[in-house]
Amino acid sequence: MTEKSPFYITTAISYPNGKPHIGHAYELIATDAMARYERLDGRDVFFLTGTDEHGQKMQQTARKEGVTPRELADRNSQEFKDMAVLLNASNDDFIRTTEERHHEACREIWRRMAANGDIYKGGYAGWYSVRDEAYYQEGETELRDDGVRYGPQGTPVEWVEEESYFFRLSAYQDRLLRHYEENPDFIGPAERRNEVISFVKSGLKDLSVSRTTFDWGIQVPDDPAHVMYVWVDALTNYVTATGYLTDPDGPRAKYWPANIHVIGKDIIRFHAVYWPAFLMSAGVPLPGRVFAHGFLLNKGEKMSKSLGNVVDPVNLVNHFGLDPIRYFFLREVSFGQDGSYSEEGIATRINSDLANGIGNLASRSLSMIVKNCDGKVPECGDLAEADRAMLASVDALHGITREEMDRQQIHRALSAIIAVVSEADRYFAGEAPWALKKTDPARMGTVLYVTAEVVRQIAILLQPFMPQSGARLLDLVAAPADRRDFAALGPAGRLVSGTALEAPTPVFPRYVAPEA
Ligand code: ME8
Repeated sequence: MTEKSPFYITTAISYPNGKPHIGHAYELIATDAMARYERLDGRDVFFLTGTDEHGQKMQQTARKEGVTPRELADRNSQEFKDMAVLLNASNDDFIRTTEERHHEACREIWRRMAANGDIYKGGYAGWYSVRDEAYYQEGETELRDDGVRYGPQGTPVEWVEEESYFFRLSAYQDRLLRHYEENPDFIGPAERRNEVISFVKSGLKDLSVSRTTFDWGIQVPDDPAHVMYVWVDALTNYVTATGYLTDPDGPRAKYWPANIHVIGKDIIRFHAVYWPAFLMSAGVPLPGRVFAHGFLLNKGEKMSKSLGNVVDPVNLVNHFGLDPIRYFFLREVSFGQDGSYSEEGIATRINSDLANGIGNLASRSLSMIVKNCDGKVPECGDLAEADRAMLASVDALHGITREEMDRQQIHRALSAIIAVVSEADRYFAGEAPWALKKTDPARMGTVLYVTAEVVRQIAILLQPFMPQSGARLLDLVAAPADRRDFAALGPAGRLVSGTALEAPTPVFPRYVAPEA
């Protein structure tokens, strides 16, 4: 056996200044699907998510709510943990930036950047968005009619003037551009890559990396009047969890550098500019890829508390069921682009692809086996051209989905799977096994065998996206527990004739909207 190669994947760590919303759920579901795909494909996966608990935004929200930042973080971090359980996320760890292991890693990365001569003391005077926890150049801001100045993400900015440490970001401009050039896959999708390259080409200024006007953060080594800029602290979480800096001989150090950071498009600059510069400075290898997904819009509109259209993932899951919701977001939204959702859209997808699609195919074919073949997987007789073509299509799916997942095209991987379900529907209808029952029972057996084999492979491949439903479909074809990963795909794992099957129960019920 060859050693499994490590694969490290992360989500952004969320601000626990409120409860998680559907955007957070979306990112976690998508990253989970990628992590599960790699695990099933034989990789040694480490999947990390967590919460980003320091900074001015947390401190301000806590003050408004009359609690300490620590209390706010404890309360909402638990909500994020609960959401991960609700969504059946397979994360191997959940990091909180208030943990001691993280403070230790941040001090270490700071010391290394300082030792490399990249940190100096100065004074910052400029614009800051607390909501984005971001510094902006005056030219990136705009004074609107309401008398408020806004940053490029549409959040208000305030003038900040204080003593601060700086990171020599300007010194990394050329090295960053060279890195993007030499590693064309470092940033995805292409729109984001272009955006980052033009931002860096427009000129990088040194970055203020500490704050002195509040104290909710990680103290700068040897200068306790300063806390680290929250993004220095936040980005470091990805290394912290591996122990690469603090426990280099530990069991997780092998996972660094991360294969991929999955984030939303609003935080690409931090991940694709600041983060690689910090790592270069600290002499730490860079992650392989930063992939930015789009934003979720409610019926085409941005979600906001003032519009009252913020959807609680818990309600959505309770209403539609977990796997249908996972499927909907992963199939409906082109990963990397913005996506819109609505109750009607979710219902339509669930019914067409799941209930009428794979669910129907499985129940029709398997119940015929149970009724007409003694409840056992029938013999597979000589294959006709149509059978061969059907099996070839399903056998090709591993390769096709593998390619799509390598480019984070989750929606395309799913659409390839569903296309084979449709093909199997046509095959089944065309071969009409019910009509063969009297005329040619052996041929009927072969058609049912081929259809059940399609169901088996589809079920294996659906597991990353719909873990519980994939497993239930595999139960229906009596797939042994150790033949459920991708090694069991293709001809090597074919259904064994004579295996006893139970009468199928529906895996994907039709969604019927409750009466108004
Ligand atoms: O940015 N649709 O935290 P966060 C899709 N703490 N994704 C969305 C979204 C939406 N409507 N709204 C937010 C932070 N997201 C930092 C990250 S990482 C070292 C620090 C995504 O709670 C967003 O793009 O504001 C980000 O990837 C994640 O949710 C957490 O956002």
